[in-house]
Amino acid sequence: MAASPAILSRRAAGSSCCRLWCGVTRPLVHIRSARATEPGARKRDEEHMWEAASDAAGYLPFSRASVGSFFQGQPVLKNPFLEDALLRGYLKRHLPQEAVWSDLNAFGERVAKEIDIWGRECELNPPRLVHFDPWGQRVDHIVTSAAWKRLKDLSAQEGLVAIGYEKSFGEWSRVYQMSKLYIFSPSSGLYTCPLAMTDGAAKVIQSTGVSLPVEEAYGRLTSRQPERFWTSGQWMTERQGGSDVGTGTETVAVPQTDGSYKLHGFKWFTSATDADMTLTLARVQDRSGSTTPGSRGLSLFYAEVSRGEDGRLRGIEVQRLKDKLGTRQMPTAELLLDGLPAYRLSEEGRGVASIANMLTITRIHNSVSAAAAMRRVVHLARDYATRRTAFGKLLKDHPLHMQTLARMEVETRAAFLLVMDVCRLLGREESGLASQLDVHLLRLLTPVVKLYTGKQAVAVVSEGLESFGGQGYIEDTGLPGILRDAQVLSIWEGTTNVLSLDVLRCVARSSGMVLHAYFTHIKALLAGASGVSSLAPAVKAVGDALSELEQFVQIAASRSPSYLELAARDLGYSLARIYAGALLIDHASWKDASSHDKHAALRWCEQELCLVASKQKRGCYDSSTASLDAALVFDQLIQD
Ligand code: MFK
Repeated sequence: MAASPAILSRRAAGSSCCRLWCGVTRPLVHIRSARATEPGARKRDEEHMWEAASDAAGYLPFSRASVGSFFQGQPVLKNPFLEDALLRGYLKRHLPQEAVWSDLNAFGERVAKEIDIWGRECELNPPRLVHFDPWGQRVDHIVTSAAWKRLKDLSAQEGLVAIGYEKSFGEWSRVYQMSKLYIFSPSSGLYTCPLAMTDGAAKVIQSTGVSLPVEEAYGRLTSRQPERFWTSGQWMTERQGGSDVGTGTETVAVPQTDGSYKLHGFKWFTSATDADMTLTLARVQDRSGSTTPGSRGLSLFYAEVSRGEDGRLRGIEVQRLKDKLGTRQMPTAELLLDGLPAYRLSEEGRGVASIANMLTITRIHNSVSAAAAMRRVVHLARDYATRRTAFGKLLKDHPLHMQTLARMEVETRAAFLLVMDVCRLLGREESGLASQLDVHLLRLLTPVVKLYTGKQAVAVVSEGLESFGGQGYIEDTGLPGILRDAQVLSIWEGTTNVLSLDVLRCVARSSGMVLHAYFTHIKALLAGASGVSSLAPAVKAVGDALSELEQFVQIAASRSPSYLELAARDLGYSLARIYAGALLIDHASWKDASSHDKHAALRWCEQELCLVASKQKRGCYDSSTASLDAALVFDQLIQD
């Protein structure tokens, strides 16, 4: 049966007014709900508009009755700074400056009222690649949405990279910068990805020397002026893989007579490929055309992404954009480098060591985004619990539902404190105030916090979606996108296992000094809280777990490297859980701590904190386990 003209015209009027008001199309169900808004649910501007338009047209009021009278109020994003008691408590303790508070408050307001819609627009209008112009010329244009471009300007104006380099708040500048990114991240349309790499590139340039040819680039990466601001890429992953870059990098750098290089290779994952410049790894060719294999053959290069007079990218062909599970808001491309002009930033063969500074920064950004994703889903689930009724009462009045949200809250708090502590250490190192203990802690905790928060973000966000019932699974609520985007956090910038091995590597390279710093610092935190009797069970739990960990380390030190390798992931988790316990206790013992801070510390410490101790006792890392595991996976008989 054909639809009546009245219905057709109503649909058309509703859709266009939504586009007009919001910049993005909203589902028709919002519009049809105008008369039946639930008590407490606010009507939107477009609903009022629709009512006015339909009344003027003289539609019968009962013509809408067929869709029923109940419509669920949707979760509302409020100012993420004002909504986050732990963030404000942490800043009140460490960074109570008025300038920081008023900036974060104003920015939080913008995030809720303005920026969140831009982030959503990036998801709805993902980037696309235009290979050729209408006349057949190859152009390789990555077309991004207007919102994506606005987010670049906003990032400059708000100083989202600059704050870390201006150092206006001394050793706390990184905490300030990352607090801002933390409230921005879930609404940023993944713009935090180019910002992470931009920050990492600025850090690398700073450490290798801000001089020609990168002086100008450094100024642009750290600029607050939108017209001057540049973002950077980080092109490390090639077709043979992004974890073992020492083996997998095939790109060669051909020396030019003027001292520069031309790069030839294929980069398999290049994120935020619309960046203005990049840092990348390549092997310098000698006169005979040979290169040195492995990590010691890799050098670090700087290259600008620019176009020639013919409009084509200089030395780059964009092969295709990746079709990803999430992070669809930003372009990720495969690039053929075919004579890309570049400058060598590191000594020959020192590429991995030189780009390590970038890895540290992007891993910290990754952890910030992980904690932020958890906070966002808790924020929305908490709000929804005050709007959704089931079995005769609001969700907030069901103890089991509150227990679930409280567990998510405790995980989120632990992640936040872990992340902020790494930012604190980074700030101390960058302002020249770090002790040797701080430097060791920063090296150890960067991979630990990245691996732990990345994994927990997926778990907490997934749990969070469940708290919306079926609506958590519906695409245009925006909720599934949070889960899709969280999934990448445990993959890029080093997978969970690669980072677990990085933990072992830094323990070995420091001859155990990073662990010594870890034990010393936790004991100091626990000693500081020993006078708070209400925290005694938590202090005891962390103290016991720390002793177990010390015993594990002593036993493991006498075993083969394969024993430690099997224990690496559990070790990473144990280090994270014990350290988070100490931080929660420390924060809860602060003079202005709330009863919620104490409750969170006690709850956290009820779980198993030292996984490696119990698994070691069960023989999980013994030599026989590896072959049993492999046989289990491949369902094979074990050959004696
Ligand atoms: C929302 C924010 C998200 C951010 C988005 C960014 C998107 C980018 C997309 C990507 O994901 S790019 C690819 C990601 N790939 C990685 O992160 C690499 C993962 N693999 C590793 O981390 C390996 O451990 C590594 C490549 C570093 C191993 O290489 P090697 O050559 O076996 O390293 P080796 O021999 O252990 O160390 C070489 C040097 O680097 C040593 O210095 P020295 O020669 O002076 O002793 C190490 O100390 C140093 N080093 C290595 N890892 C380090 C480090 N220094 C500090 N920190 C580290 N983590």
